[in-house]
Amino acid sequence: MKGDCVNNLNGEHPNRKNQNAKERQLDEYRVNNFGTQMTTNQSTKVSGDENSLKADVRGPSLLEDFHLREKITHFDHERIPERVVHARGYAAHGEFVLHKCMKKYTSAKFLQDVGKKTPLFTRFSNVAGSKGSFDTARDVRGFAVKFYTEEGNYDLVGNNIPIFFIQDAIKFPDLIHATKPEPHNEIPQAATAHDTFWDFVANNQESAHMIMWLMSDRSIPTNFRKMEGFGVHTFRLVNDDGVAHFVKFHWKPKLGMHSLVWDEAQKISGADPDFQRRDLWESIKAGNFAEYDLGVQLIREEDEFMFDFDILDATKLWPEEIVPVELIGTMTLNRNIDNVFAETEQVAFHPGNVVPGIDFTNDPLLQGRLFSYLDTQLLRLGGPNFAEIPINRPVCPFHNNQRDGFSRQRIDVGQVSYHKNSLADNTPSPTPVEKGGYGHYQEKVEGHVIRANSPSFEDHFSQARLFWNSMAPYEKQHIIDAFSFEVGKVQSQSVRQQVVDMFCHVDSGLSEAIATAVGVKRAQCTPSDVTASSPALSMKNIIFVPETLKVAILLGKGFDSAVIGNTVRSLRNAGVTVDIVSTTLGPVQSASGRTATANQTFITVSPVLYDSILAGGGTSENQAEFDSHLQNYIEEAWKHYKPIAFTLNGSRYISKTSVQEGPGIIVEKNERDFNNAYINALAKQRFWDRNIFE
Ligand code: HDD
Repeated sequence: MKGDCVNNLNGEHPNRKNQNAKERQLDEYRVNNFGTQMTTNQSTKVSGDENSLKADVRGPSLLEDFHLREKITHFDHERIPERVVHARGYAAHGEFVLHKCMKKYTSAKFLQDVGKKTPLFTRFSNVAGSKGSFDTARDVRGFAVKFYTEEGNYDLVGNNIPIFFIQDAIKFPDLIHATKPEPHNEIPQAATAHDTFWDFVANNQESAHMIMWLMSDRSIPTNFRKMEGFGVHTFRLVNDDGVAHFVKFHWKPKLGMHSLVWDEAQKISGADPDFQRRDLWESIKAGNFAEYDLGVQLIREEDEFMFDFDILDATKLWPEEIVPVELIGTMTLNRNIDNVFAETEQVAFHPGNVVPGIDFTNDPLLQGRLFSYLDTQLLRLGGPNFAEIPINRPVCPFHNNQRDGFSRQRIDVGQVSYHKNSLADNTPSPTPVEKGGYGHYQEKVEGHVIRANSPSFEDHFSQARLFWNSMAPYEKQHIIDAFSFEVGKVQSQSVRQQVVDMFCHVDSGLSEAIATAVGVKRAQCTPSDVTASSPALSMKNIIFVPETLKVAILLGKGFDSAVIGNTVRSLRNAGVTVDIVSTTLGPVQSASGRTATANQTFITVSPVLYDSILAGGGTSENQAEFDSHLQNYIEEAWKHYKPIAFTLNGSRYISKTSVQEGPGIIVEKNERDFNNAYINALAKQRFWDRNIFE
C-alpha cells in the first residue's frame, strides 16, 4: 500500500555500497559539477562568463543578456533569514543503533528491535550569536536530532543543558529579546554579559537554576563531541496497549563531557572562531566519529506527583540518583555534510515531529514550542513546502491533500485533492491507530480556562542550590568567576544589586562573592535549605580518556629523534592526534640527522587550540624568538591546567616559565616510562590543583 514505508529502503544504490535509506535518498539530489560544461538554469550552454553582453566593447550592457541577468538575480537572492535563535550551527549525518528493546514502553518502531539502525541528521548550535559569530561563546548549545524512521521523521530538539530559563513559552520572545545584542546599538554579539540579559534574569527568577548551569563550565564545552544533550521536556512514551510513561531523554558522549577554561575560550574565539565546527568536521573526516549513548529516565503515570518538583516544569531536572538513566542505544555521527546551505541551513527541526509511541505532555514550554517551529520555517524557508527539501524529506513517502504553495516540487497527479471523496476511493485514507496511525494519548483533562501558572512551579531555588551543592570546589570557583565577569559587565548598578540579591537565595557565599566582585551591597536573605547534592551533575565524575586529544609537539633543530619518534608512536596508538609545530613548515632536522615534518608553525596555530603541549626543545636561527614562542606555548598550557610534557632537551624551559613540577608536568628525566606517564596525564585532561597565580 502506498502510504507504507517503501521497501526500497533495503536496496543498495549502485554507486554507494552500504548506504542507509537517507543517504540513498539524498544521492538522488546530489550534483557533481566537476568536468561539466557551464549552462544557464535552462540548460543553455554558456559561451562566456567573464564579460557581459554590450553594445560595443565600451558601450552599455544589454538587457537581453539572459545569462548576466540570471546569474546576478540568483546571487541577489542567495540569502535566507538566519534562525531567530540557534543561528550558528553545524551538522553531521549518522545513525542510531538500538541496544535495548523498548517495546514495554513505546510502540515507536525504531525502538523495538535490538540492533536496528535508523539514519539521522544532527545539528549542534549556539543559541545567542548570529550565524557568523564564533563557536566558543559562553552559551547554551542546541542538540537537535532528526531520526529518519520507518514511520516518518522523529525530531528530538534539545540542548546541552537539561533545563530551561523559563517555564512558559509565552516568555520566550522576552527571553530572547533580552539575550540578543541590545537593540539600540547591537552590542554585544554572542554574549549574555550585558544589562538586558541580567535585568531579565533578576526579574524572571524562574531562570535561577538555568543561570547556575549557564555560569558553570557546561556552557563552554570543549567541542560537540564532548557535550551531553537533553530533550529537556518531559515527554511521554506510549506502548501498544496505550500505557504511558513520562520520559526524559539524555545523550551521553562516549568521550565524556569536557569544557574549556574561560580565558582559553575567549582566546580560541580569536585564534579559530570555527573551533568546534572544525573539530567535528576533522574528527569525522579522520574516522574519529562522534558517539553518544541515548538514555531515558522513566516515571510511571501514577507516580507523577511523587516528587518535590513538578515534572511538567522545564526548569527542573530529575536527579539521576532518584530516577536512573537507562542507556538504550548509541548515535554515531559518521558522515560529514556535502553542502552547508542545502543541509545544515535548510534542515527544519520541530519538536512536534513525532512518531506513534512518542507523545507530548502539558509542559507549557513544550506546548508553545509545538506552535513556534512550524511557524518559523514558513518564513525562514519561504513557504509551506519545506518538507520537500531533501534533508527534510522522510525516508517514507508522504501522501495527503496539501497542495501548491511556493516552490512545490512534487507533481500530485489526479483530480482529487480533498477528503472525503468517492472519486479516488476515499484515498489518501487515514490509518486506524491499531494499524500504525498516530493516536494521541488520551489524557483526561478538566479545569477552568485560566491565564496562570501552577503553584507547583513556584520553587525557583531548590534545584539551583542542588546544582551548587553538587559542584567540586574548582567548579564552584568557575561559577563565581563567570558571574563576576558577566555581572561585572552590567552598567546598571541596580541590576547588579538585583542579581546579587537573587542569587543569595541559592547560596549566601556565592552571592557575597559576586557582590564583592561587582561592587554592590551584600544581600540579606534566607538561602534555600537544600543540603542534598547530585554527583551526576559534577563534570568531575564523568569519563576521562585520552582518545582524540590533540597534542602540539614543539620542535627546533637538533631535537632528539629517538625520543620524539617513540612518543609520537605511543600517542598515536593511544588515539591522540599529533601536530609538529616549529618555526617554519616542512622538515626539522634532529641531532641524529633524521627529520620530522612540521605541519604547523608557531604563528599558524596557538597553544589554546591544543589539549597539551610537548616541549621537544632544539634550537633555531633566531633563538630568542624560538624561546619566546616555546615559553608562550608552555605558559598558556600551564595557565589552562593542561598536561605539559618535556623531553630532556625541552626541560630547560621549565626554569624559564611559571611551570612548577607536580601533577600533570611530565619530564623525561623523572619518568621511568615517559610515554605512559604522559598518556595517563593526558587522560586526566586538566590539573585543577595547580596554583597558576603563584
Ligand atoms: Fe527552540 C530553534 C532547542 C525553547 C523557538 N530550539 C531551536 C533549536 C534548538 C532548540 C536546538 C535549533 C534547531 C536547529 O538546529 O535548527 N528550544 C530548544 C530547547 C528549548 C527551546 C531545548 C526548551 C526546552 N524554542 C523554545 C521556545 C520557543 C522556541 C520556548 C518558542 C516559543 N527554537 C524556536 C524557534 C527556532 C528554535 C524560533 C529558531 C529556528 C528554528 O526554530 O527552526 O522556532
